[in-house]
Amino acid sequence: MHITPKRLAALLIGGTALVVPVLIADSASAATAPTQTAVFEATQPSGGGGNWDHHYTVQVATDGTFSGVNHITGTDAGQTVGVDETVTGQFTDKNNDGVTEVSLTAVRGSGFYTFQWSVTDAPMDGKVDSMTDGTVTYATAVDWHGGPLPITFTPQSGYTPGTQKGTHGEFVSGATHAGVKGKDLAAIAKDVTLVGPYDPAKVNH
Ligand SMILES: [Ca+2]
Repeated sequence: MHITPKRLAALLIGGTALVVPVLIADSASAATAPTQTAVFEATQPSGGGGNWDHHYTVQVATDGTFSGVNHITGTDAGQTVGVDETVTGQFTDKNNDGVTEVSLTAVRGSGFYTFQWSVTDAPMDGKVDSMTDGTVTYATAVDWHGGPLPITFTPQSGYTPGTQKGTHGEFVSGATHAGVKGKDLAAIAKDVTLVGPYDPAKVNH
């Protein structure tokens, strides 16, 4: 794709504008479901030399589903470029090997090379800015005819699977059964981040 820097800048501004409504929607839904903020990275080799480095920040729900943003930096035709995307996906470990896999779809408002790409069950065992560490997964991209799209993902941090399977009600009920009363119980009831089985260590005093 031939593109001038000026044209690219215009496309990226357009892409950024498209991101805003999605972020507003996310913050609204976050009020109704407990989420954790997770970050992770991915690496793609660039046809223009070096790697394209992906930087993800996502809000993860109790079941591992997430939505958020990805900012890519890399080299294209000798210049450093930035690409912004909105992403939705899920962290899973369906094969129970202790390595989290990620499935995600990224929407690229700028249309730079593609408007949308995705991966399914990509192991998160790579390292930042490296194509030689971790499992290589191949992405698919809409209207892309430039050959295979290898990508590696780093482990995510910030989301702990299993810790939020329960509800806030479960935590409060558990505290009651454990004999917590009065203002201590009221403080727990007010803190909706406390979910799942009652655990005194999670309560801030
Ligand atoms: Ca796994």
